[in-house]
Amino acid sequence: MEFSQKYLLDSLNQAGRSLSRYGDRLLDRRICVGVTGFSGSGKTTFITSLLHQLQHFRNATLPAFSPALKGRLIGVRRLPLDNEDIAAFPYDEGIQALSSTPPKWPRATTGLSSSLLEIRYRPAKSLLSFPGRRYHSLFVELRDYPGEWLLDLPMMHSSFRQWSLQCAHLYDTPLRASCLGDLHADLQTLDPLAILDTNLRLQLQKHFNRFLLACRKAGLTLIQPGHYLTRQQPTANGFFPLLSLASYSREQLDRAHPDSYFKQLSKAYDDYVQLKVKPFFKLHFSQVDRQVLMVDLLKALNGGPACLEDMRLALTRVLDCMHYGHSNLLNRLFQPRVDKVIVAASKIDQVLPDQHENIRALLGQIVHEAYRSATFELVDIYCEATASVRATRVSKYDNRVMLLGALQNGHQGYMSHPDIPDHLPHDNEWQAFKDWSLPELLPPAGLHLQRGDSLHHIRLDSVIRELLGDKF
Ligand SMILES: Nc1nc2c(ncn2[C@@H]2O[C@H](COP(=O)(O)OP(=O)(O)OP(=O)(O)O)[C@@H](O)[C@H]2O)c(=O)[nH]1
Ligand SMILES: [Mg+2]
Repeated sequence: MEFSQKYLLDSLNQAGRSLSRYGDRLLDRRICVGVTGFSGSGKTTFITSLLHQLQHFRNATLPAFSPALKGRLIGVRRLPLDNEDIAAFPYDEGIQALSSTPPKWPRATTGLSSSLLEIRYRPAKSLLSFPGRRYHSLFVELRDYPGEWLLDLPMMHSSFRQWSLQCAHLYDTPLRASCLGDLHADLQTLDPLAILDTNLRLQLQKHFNRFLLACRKAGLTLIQPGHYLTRQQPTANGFFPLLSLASYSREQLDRAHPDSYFKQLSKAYDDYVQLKVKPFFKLHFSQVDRQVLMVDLLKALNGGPACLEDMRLALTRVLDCMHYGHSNLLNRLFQPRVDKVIVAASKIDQVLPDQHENIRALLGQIVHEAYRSATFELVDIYCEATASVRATRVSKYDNRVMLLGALQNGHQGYMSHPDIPDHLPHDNEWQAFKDWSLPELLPPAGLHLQRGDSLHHIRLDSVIRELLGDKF
């Protein structure tokens, strides 16, 4: 086929797919769910489990999701993606990992991906139902991405100078200062107006990337730039903050030599925002109607007051730059907006069931504060405490109620934990968390998910209800 003919056909196909996508959106039959959260918060496991629960709804435990409970679901199937810019979500790979011996968790995410589901259901009797139509379809797209990238979003709204000033403030906290080591003084004494030395820049860049990894190891959340965590080698034209900028006026910096540290690093920062952050925001967030925000609250609590505080700050910064507002028919088509956010504390199978409600209350308090400082229009928010895959069960040891789960060495282990407060812990309450170890568990063994075995979860059905319930 002639190149121009093939190009025309491809373009027509693409346009057709876009039109049908927009048509479905206009008819309220299509919804795009962005699954958001910091690195390792449980996004990929959540999507894998949710896709499995819905496709195998007959075996799944979904009492809070009324279309499943009332027998209105007819069938659920995955469809090929109709968006060529985004890779397919590795669902089969995740299911294979969870069903393997020994079982494994889905792999950490390295790029954007998406999955499309068609849910066929019997319409509730209403005047709007088309006569003669036996079923309706709801198309649900779920989007995933590497969590590290989320914290790059606030960088879109800051210049290099503003970002460096924020970093100078942030790096003064003891935990970050200990991760920085000598680099703290090096970045404080580096003259921003001096002509850039390429070797020194590369050396500082290497130290800076090591610092970012050390922050992650220390359990901190607010780590920028996030793409640097997923990249192996520091590049010669990367950037790092200059920590002495508060001593220079804006005019002094504007007049700096084009080859100065300030001007060269500013350029690298602007390039990063243009080439990495904005395209990610556009691809992942621009078409999202609803958002699930996964929060690993237990990990932050386990890390201590500095880690919890850092997570709260990160959450506020990210929520600040999301575009929320009510989605009406017209702006859904032309400028889709998030009209509902479900904030889910993840992995709560790591604590006893009588603590779950407290986790939910604590999450509510954190989210409430983050939203108070974030600028947002009316948006529905719902908090839930969840586990996408329940990896523990309640058992008795020495007459004590404990949790039993498979540790990384494959052996079953009993676990206990301090009481989880339903509020941000006070200074004296932190004492109880000092000796708490939170081991990484293996997923439950012996599952044949390809055959439709049920995958135990905690309150994923409530999340599904909040996410999709009003569309049926
Ligand atoms: N116990 C338990 N652990 C979980 C659960 N979900 C996730 N995990 C653990 O958390 C780790 C990270 O989960 P992912 O789903 O990969 O997290 P993510 O947010 O997609 O991470 P990135 O892709 O790196 O941003 C897993 O490897 C598991 O160790 C859960 O429901 N229960
Ligand atoms: Mg992931």
